[in-house]
Amino acid sequence: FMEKVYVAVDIGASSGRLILSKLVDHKLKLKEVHRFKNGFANVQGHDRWDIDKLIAEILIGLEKIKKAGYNAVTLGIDTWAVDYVLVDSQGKKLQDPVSYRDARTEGSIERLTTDLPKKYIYQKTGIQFLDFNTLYQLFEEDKELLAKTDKIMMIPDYIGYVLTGTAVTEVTNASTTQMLSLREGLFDDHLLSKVNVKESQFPKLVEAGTVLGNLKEELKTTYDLPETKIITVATHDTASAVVGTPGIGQRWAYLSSGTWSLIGAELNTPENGEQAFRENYTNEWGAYGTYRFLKNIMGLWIIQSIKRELHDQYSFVELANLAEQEPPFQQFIDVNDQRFQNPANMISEIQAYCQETGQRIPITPGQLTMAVYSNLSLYYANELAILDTILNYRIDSLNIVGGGSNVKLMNQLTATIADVDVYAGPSEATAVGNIIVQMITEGDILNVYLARRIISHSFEIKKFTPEKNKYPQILQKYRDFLANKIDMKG
Ligand code: LFR
Repeated sequence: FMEKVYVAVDIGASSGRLILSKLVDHKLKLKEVHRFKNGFANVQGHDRWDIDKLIAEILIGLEKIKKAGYNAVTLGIDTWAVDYVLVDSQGKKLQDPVSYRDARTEGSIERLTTDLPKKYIYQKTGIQFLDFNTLYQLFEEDKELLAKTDKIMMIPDYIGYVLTGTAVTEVTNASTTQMLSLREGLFDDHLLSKVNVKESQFPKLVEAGTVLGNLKEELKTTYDLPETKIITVATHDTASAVVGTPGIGQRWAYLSSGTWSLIGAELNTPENGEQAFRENYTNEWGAYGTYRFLKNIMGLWIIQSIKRELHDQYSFVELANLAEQEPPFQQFIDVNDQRFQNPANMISEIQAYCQETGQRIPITPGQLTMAVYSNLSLYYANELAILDTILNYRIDSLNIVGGGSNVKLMNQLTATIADVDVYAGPSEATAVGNIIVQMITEGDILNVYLARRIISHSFEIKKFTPEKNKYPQILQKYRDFLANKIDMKG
């Protein structure tokens, strides 16, 4: 009898980890075996990821797993989306990948859409307009470099390629390029030609849940590694997080709360009509033919940045404790304002925003944290109402997963303002979804529906119910605030 062991490699913008998992008595057990920092740094004029280091960390994590006595595992990789590696005909990367937060795509949407209407792109792809989508990054890409490029690989696909020698383009992540056609399910020629790339530059498209291959033998000369079979999971971290959501409630929505807050619903058919276009909702592809109808909200990035600027003097838990001592809603902030995407200093940016809008300026760590948490909650509640109108039904529960699901303060505020039941957890939903797709591929779990029942039983999921009339009119006031801002811009 061989115990089956699954490993999720989950790399986000600020950290990466290897999580080991087993099914024990029909319950998922998780154990973090390795954690490392991630971040971008300015190299050769651009903010770039250190991709070689990330790959080395994966191998170090695998060595630890071997040392712990596991000689054979399967492994899946997920990371953030949209970014890519340019690879030459020898299979070598041409440069370190540029981060989506790099300033090169400022104003790119406008430049690219002068002769190609936004509406046209949206009808084709159903993808929200974010200036960092691969489409705009390629539009700004160095043309000489592109000419030398044999293959364009998305980050997790590139990592899989270095580990196995086999290259694919996994669709959940590929959909975030804003270059896949909803109708054909393939890259759209017209959009590709707009940014001077050819379909043949992308490795072949595959669904989440296909076997990629085994670790390259040569890696074992440098590292002491277990037998490792790599499975292409839902390689976009958000797609894995949605698979890893318990899905509690009749008409549930999810909020994947990490560096970004991704709020939305799982759909079986895309929704790319007029209203979805106007509200800039996306139809990113999910595992098993689903669509992730969602919106990006700036999310914990704001808090991660504040924490860093306070020299990591306080942990997230400490910051939340300090915030709890402050009253909520002391100022309104449009947390999705572009200015918070990559400011030189987040704290001053928030303070300047409050100053310019004539509001109370948060000063202490507790005030700053409360300002961000209460405005994130407002933003979530507002989006849930928008989702209701687009989908034409009332969402009755919100499943919050990811690191942010640990913030009780925000869970409760969101339940109350949005007037929905909030179910919080698992906080490692991304790793869970990564592992679930491996288990389904290996035939250990039948499908996602059953997987979600297993998830509900395996983790402690906390329920938060709305407190009636606690903050009367607050959401309406916030909406008025957001609307006025739009008016001010003309
Ligand atoms: C979350 C995420 C979002 C994506 C953003 C950029 O980690 O993957 O889904 O929009 O990062 O890739």
